[in-house]
Amino acid sequence: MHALALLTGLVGIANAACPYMTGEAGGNPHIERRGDGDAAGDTEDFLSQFYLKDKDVYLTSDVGGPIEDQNSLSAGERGPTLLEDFIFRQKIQRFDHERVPERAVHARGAGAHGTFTSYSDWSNITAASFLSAKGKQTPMFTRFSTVAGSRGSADTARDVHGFATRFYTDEGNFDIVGNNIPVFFIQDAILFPDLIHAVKPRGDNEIPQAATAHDSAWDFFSQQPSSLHTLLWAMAGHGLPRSFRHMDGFGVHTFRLVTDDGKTKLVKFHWKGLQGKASFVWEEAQQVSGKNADFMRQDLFESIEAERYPEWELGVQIMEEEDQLRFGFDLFDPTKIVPEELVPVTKLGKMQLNRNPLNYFAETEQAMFQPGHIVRGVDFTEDPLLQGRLFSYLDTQLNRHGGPNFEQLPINRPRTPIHNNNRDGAGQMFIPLNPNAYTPNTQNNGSPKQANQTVGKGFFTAPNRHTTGPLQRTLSTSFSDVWSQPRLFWNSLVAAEKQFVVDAMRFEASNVKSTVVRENVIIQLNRISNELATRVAKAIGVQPPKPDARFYHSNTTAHIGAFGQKLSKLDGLKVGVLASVQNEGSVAQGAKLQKSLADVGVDVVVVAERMEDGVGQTYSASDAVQFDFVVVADGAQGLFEARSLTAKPGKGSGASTLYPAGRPLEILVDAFRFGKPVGALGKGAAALKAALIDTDRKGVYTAKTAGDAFAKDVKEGLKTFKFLDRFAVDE
Ligand code: HDD
Repeated sequence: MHALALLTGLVGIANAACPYMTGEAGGNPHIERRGDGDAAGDTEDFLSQFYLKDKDVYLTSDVGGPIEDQNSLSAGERGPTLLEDFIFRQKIQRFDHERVPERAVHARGAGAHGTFTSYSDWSNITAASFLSAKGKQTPMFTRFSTVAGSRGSADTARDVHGFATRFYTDEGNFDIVGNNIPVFFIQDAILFPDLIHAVKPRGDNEIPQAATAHDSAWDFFSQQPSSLHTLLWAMAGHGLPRSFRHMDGFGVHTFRLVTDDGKTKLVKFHWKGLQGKASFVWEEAQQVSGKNADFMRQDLFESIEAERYPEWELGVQIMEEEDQLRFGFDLFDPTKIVPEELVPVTKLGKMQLNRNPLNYFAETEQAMFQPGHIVRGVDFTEDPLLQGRLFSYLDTQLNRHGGPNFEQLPINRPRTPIHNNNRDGAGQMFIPLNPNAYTPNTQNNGSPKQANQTVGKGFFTAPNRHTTGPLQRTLSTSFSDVWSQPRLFWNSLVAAEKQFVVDAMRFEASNVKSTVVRENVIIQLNRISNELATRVAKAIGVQPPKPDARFYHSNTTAHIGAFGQKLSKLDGLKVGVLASVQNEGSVAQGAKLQKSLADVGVDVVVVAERMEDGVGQTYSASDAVQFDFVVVADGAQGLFEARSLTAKPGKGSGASTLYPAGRPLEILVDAFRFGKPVGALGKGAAALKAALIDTDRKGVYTAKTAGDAFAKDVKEGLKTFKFLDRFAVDE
């Protein structure tokens, strides 16, 4: 059994439970599948047939023989290593080849398994089988990501965020490879290399990492105004989500849904989070990047481990073929949203992410999504960005995997049997038994047979799609207005989020060294809004422009910003109780508060000078960015005196050598200035005073004890999440 353990991946496909094998070939009784003797077939989880548990077994080489591998084989006690040492060679060789090319974009990310449940039978709009019945469940894998940073970059870079979802449907895999922003920078895929070269680090010194605050990015944005709409979303809260759980997702392009009898609807896909939307502010995000580069992946992982499963509803805006140009823009232009006032979102079902990957590389890193993975009942549109993506994702997987058999990797395999005449290539995992790999054939009874709209439940291209026209290299004139929608977005933001956009642009553009680029930025911003352009211009040394009224309108749309809406769930949010071990009873307030917050899934972490019973972490390892709400415990106020920042550590000074000077006060002040709810219990209120925080400000809560009344305040504060009056807005 031990010798076979490493072969699990291969032999798994020959088991009776495996859907890839049909007929008598399945279920080879001579092959044991798992290292620990568990029957993989016991679990419904498809991937478990590939698990290697390595429990109570001897180490083996890759070809199965038991070995020891802690010393290399040498000629004599002090002699050189021998070439014949296959154990050494194999171990080092495998190590040397551990990495595959990281994703060209979206390299940094985290994934989770989940389930999709359909709300109804949607056969009136699509033949897609996963939407064919109320309550029908489909396994899923979802990967969230940032775009520009490399695989080791910080999670909280300001960026568009990837939202790639895969449905392992009973008619094959369907991927919606979307983002947390509903529009894209460019309209034609041929510009993608230009966009990415501009936002990625410079070619000479590879600076800056995971950031767009540099000349080339803003040079591109200001020369390619189709990017303005997405840019505005990225500069607003959407570029800095509080976690993957707190962002929505969008399919971006318009797709087609097709019914069994070939009728089509145009749709935009939406993933609406049931947690609610929440975002960081820039100062906070920058701190998180330095203090915990894994913030987002940790949040997702820990929430799922704690069984606080994040959920999103899949919705569609449903439109008719005749609507293609009806709204004053082209539905095939990916830089446009369809305002929900024009077409509301119909909720089709719900995704719950409820299981963490067990191996990051095998599952998350090897997940290879493609917009081209569609199923019967879904079809593409003529959107030139989508059309180009259909090539790029397939191509990039060849590069990452090194061969064409990447769909056979466990995480990429469909849950349906594979039957075709594709053969060979690096890493072929099947043993095809049909020697007549061609169609038409008589030698294999014509199998595999052709499936189409009428037989075999085959994929079919929407029958009413048609196109004509001369060959041309031009952008459609219906794509030319690229300023109205950025203005719609700007008009629709609350004042504080407008200020965040201005601040973000001031930050980014002030890092741009070229005066010409900075001037171009202002020219473009002025086509969106003179107010925006003027506010940014003032800070980056460019003459404020005169209004260009040709471009302006006063339309707005609802719920477009990332700030200003209450959270619907508090799951996994963290309250920091700042306590002191010097004062008995202050630590215990954390446990009391935890009790009254358990029903809403909020975690309370007690912070004190050193670890002891009831203390979750020390001040030396704590910062405001770790908490969504900060409370000073009764009895801890001595640590918060203003002089603790500069005084010499010693009795009565409030300073300590156990943590950086003034850390408790810094946590409280930072929490307040990052817009978080803060509070104090009993005499702890003195800390608020020391931090110059007025108790009559919104989101500042005081109480005698951590009783139910205080817990209610904490819940309310967390729901608001960010108190926007903390952020001054330009006069
Ligand atoms: Fe892309 C990855 C989303 C345009 C080429 N893209 C990638 C991922 C997401 C998106 C979420 C990561 C998937 C994962 O988690 O593995 N991309 C988008 C969206 C776009 C978009 C929403 C516009 C609507 N992408 C786009 C264009 C091209 C690419 C126009 C090329 C012409 N994208 C790629 C890629 C990547 C990728 C280079 C890198 C890794 C991968 O595909 O699998 O092929």
